[in-house]
Amino acid sequence: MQLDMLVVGAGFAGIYQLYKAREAGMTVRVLEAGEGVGGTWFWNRYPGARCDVESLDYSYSFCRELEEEWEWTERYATQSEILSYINHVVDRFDLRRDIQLNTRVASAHFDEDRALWSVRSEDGEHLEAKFLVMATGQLSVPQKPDLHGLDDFKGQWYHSARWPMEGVDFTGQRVVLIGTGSSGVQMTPIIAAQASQLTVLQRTANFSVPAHNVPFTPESLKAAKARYPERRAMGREAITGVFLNANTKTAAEMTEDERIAELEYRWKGAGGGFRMLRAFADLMSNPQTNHLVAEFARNKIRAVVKDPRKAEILSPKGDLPFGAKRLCVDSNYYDTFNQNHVDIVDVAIDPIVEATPSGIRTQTREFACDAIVFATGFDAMTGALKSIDIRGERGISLRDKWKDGPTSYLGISIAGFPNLFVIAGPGSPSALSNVVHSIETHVDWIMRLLRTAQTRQVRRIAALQEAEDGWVHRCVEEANKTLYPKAKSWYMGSNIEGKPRVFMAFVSGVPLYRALIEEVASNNYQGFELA
Ligand code: FAD
Ligand code: N01
Repeated sequence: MQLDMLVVGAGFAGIYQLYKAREAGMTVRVLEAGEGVGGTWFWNRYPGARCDVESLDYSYSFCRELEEEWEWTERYATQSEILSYINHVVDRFDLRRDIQLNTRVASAHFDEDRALWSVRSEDGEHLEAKFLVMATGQLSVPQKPDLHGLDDFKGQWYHSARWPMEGVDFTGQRVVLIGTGSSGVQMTPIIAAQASQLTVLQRTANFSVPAHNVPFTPESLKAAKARYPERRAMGREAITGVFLNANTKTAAEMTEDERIAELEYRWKGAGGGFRMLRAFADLMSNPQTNHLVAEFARNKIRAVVKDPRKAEILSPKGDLPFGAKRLCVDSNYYDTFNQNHVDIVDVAIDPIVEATPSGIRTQTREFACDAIVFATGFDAMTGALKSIDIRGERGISLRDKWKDGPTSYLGISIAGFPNLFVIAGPGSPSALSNVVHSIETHVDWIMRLLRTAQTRQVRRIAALQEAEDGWVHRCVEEANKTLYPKAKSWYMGSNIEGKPRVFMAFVSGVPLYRALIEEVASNNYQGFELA
């Protein structure tokens, strides 16, 4: 079958891409590996899963009526509510008929003579399309540690991103949880409430800030919706694509009292969450300012966690800049460790050795348990793309091209891979932003390019190698002005053994990024060859 466009992935990105391409009169099909739509929100069903960008922002902005009719029940919606929202969007815009579920794409090869992408699923189905859009997600390939002995473990084990549909009841069980990123931090309080014993194995302490999640009342939701267009407009102009009331002053421009007041205001009031990251204009570029905020956060941990041993383990070390690993946003995470049946173990100093039939063994101890929970994250940004055999011009393979790290032009197009576009992938603000906002920006931009191509009867849209080199250089330069590369994070590929260490996002914010891609469009798609 030959189509105008094939889209891989039915998360926020693939769904919006389908909507826009169909609106433009194209024939489109979305191929999705999962049994349902929703991407991240289909797969990550672990207890406590919810967004950390407020739902009023972490949602589509393309349809005013949709914004008006959908009723979020909490500031930060749960996984199931977000999944219901996505399903509502799919039905409301009659998108389901073009989404093919249970179909994992195994290969995509570019046929140069016919300027077509030839795509095969793992089941051998073959489809062709003029344009291929990879909406495969930044965080869609889970990482299970290669744990010796896991097959012999007599209990059950789970991964946060492959949680059973029917849920898991840990009542009365001894649970070992591995990983203290956002997933581990969200599930700790919920599992602790059920389990008879919860032992959290932590390799690196990350910073976590209080969410101050609250339910909407009919009045508060109505008031928020009354200001929706203004809210979206402010989000567009904010560095992360969401308005966080950024302080425009550097720490040095404030007195000691003003600095403390600013931090307290962001920690306690003002909605909490990512607002902490906007406490000072130089927070992510000036080590002194960053240290000030890190120390403030460590003091908060020490104030909440009563046992000094636990508090020490939970406090991030001095070599981790605040916010350089994705900040966690929690509800009662630190307080959970005040319960006697909840413990934290530093596996950086006492490394995990193996799973045994009855639990987990570290170098010096054994933790008997009924269940092991992996909250060990993802092969982020590149994992999904590299797991497909993608071949461009002259048979060049994306896996080979990206062996030293991902490269792209504008984070959208890859030299050597004509007519292929990536949504919210490496080289774009992507994971450093409100991802739904970034997705809409990308899809809208791609559709404008395709309309131009159609008008000019262009069959082949290809990023030029020199344009890609320039973009990669710019991304590295921008990242090096910040503290982000100082952390061992999934942004850097440091969480996967053997993965190249490259900062994978465009760090300088959504407004600048949008201005740069707009400039390219208005300069007759400079850096692209439209043939
Ligand atoms: P995804 O939602 O990851 O969808 C990609 C889809 O592609 C998946 O369904 C996958 O099955 C499919 N796919 C991949 N490879 C193939 C293949 N070979 N063949 C067929 N199908 C394939 N971001 C925020 O901005 N704010 C948040 O609050 C936030 N919370 C998050 C919470 C969790 C638990 C996680 C894991 C991530 C969160 N993120 C958040 C990031 C989140 O991934 C994005 O916001 C967004 O959901 C990504 O949408 P997407 O469509 O690009 O990718
Ligand atoms: O994964 P992570 P995540 N032995 O990579 C540890 C989004 N998200 O699923 O830091 C022992 O952050 C690893 O240790 P270390 C969000 O963008 C958002 O939690 O590598 N430990 C780390 O502690 C987030 O950033 C929400 O030393 C091992 C943890 O596992 C991204 O998804 C919720 C190990 C992994 O943390 C990923 O989050 C959830 C090993 N072998 C996710 N391997 C929201 O709140 C790994 N670890 C919206």
